[in-house]
Amino acid sequence: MKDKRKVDGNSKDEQLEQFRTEDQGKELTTNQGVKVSEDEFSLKAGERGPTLMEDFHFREKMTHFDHERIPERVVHARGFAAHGEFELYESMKDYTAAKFLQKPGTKTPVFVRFSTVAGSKGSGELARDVRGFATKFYTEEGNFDLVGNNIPVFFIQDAIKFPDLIHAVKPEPHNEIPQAASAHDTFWDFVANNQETAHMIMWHMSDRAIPRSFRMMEGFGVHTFRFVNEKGKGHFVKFHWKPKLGVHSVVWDEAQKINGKDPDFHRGDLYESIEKGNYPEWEFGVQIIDEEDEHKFDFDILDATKIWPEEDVPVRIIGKMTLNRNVDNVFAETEQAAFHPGHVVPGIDFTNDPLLQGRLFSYTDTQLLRLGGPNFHEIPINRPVCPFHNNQRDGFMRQTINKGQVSYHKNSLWNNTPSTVGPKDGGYQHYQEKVDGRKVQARSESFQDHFSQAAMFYNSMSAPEKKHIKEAMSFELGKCKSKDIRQQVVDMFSHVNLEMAQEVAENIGVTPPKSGGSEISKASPALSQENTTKVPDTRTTAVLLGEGFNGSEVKKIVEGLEDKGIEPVIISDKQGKVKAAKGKDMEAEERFDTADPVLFDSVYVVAGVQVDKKFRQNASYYLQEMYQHFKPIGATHEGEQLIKENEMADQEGVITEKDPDSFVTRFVDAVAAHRYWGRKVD
Ligand code: HDD
Repeated sequence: MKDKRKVDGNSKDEQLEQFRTEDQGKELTTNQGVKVSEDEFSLKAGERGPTLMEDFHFREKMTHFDHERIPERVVHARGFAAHGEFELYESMKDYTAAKFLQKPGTKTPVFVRFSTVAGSKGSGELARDVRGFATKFYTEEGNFDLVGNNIPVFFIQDAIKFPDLIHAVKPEPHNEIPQAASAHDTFWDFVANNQETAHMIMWHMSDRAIPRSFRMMEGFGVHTFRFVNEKGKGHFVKFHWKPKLGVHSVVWDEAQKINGKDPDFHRGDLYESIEKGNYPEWEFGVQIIDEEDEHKFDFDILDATKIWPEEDVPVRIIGKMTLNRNVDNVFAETEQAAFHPGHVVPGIDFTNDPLLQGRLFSYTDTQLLRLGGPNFHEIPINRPVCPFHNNQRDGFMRQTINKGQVSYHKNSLWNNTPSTVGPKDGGYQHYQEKVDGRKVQARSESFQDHFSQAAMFYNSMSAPEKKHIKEAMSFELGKCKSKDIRQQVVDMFSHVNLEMAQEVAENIGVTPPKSGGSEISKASPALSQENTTKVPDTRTTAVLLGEGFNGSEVKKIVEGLEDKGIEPVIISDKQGKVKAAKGKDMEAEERFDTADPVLFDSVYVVAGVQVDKKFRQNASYYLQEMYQHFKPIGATHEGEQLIKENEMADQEGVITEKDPDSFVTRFVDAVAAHRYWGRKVD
């Protein structure tokens, strides 16, 4: 058998290959391998008689079907995953003994699952919510799971409060409303009564909670972990994923509409990108703090409601992750994947962050229920790529056939094997941190400042981002029936920013707080999406094309956009051929009603000399929606007339051009810019 420790090609892929099966072209059998002759009619006593129990194929087929569902994840139920690889740029040898972080160029297979938190498995993907960003590294020393989010802080500081937080955000128990939404009384009641949520709420109300794509989100390990090097020296570390495409979001009105038009928008986007070979990439960064500096900050570095501002502790980019393969089967791989922040490898250890400590219990516990027993590590997606041997035995669905007499330690029959291994030979050794304290149920004084970083976050936002936060809060609180809760929340957030709290209060019909405000003037420019990478790659354009268009020029433009990485989709009133006035006809992939403006990043309207009133109405709807959502708009030929009719000609991000080449140049820049916030909208 091949040594699975070798990471050539992709060792996880090779391992999974043993479990894949092809059914196409095969004969139908029962699970016992018996060929089946009839799969349409159950066995009956006479053509019109009762079904007979002895029809074993019927019984097996039905029983399997009846048992096809497993409990959904209690949080992060709605998710989507892909395979890929991680490549190291820079050795972390000085900081960690982790083998996959030693030699530049080392490649490690990964499996990444993105998710929303609150909604059920079938909920819309554009909920205003945190996104899970869980990565399983299949290293040669075992699995390392980085079970993070797209927001670098968390709602609570101690894991004991997690069930309360989740009970509050999930649909309310008496009527199971609302689905996949935090805009309801119990969530905001929890917020007002648990003020450690303040910082996370600022992120949750920001554009980060409505990402444009999984491919355009940052990821964070959130907790402070520990790197431990070969000599046993420790450093505090935080982990970051930085998307090559930048961090981008949609607007709230758009998000809500996408949920209706295409509730699979995010998974579709990831799936299609990978299928097309546009492999999403993230760079991997670490922030490192020396142990000696643990107490040098004006916050506690073990508090998961705090970030380490990048300007103070730079993010060192040490590698890159590429997602390059979709799963073969969503249930077998994505649904059965079991992530766990306690899955670490030698050289990576925990800290005393009380949120992290509690997570270490919860994740195994939940898999026992969800995946039905203690053998979930044997499910192909969860197996490490290195061998594993121990004395754990039996249990539901055990697959490994452990040979021999011995299943205990210590023993003499097998010379004490499987044997323990010292740290020099790769045995995991827990970091020998000195701990001294009384057993208390309390929280450190150093965890008590809940508002400074919340204020810093708000200070770091651009004007449009601040506006979105106020709108989001007004929306969410506006959905709370209890006026008392609305009041409590604005009073609480007056400690973050008085003007913000007052404006929200005005919107939601409660008394604007008179005092409050924050003395914090610090800002962290890295937090604003205004400062992110802006490129046109993989952005979509709805091309509105009607009969009688200029075939040669439009073809040139469409190809010009494709050359720059943009993905144009031709839309017309009918699918199929659209006749050109001169040059070649083109094919419409979508009709106005099968597509929708909210599903595209930009619009390019061409129209044509023969378009009718209905076409103009549809095109105007597309233009208006795009305009209201601040998206780039382009027009050439007869399309320019539609821009005039819609009174958009002088607005920013609206490109009209006679010359095809300069149209392409200007429109590509506009698409890269993502949104035009300066537009006047109603
Ligand atoms: Fe959690 C799932 C991320 C706190 C308990 N969590 C889960 C997933 C992600 C996170 C991404 C989905 C994994 C997947 O795709 O299968 N969770 C976080 C982050 C946290 C966090 C970044 C704070 C920093 N979680 C947290 C706490 C607890 C849990 C404090 C409980 C004490 N989380 C769970 C869970 C889940 C889970 C109940 C549900 C399904 C699962 O574990 O496998 O155990």
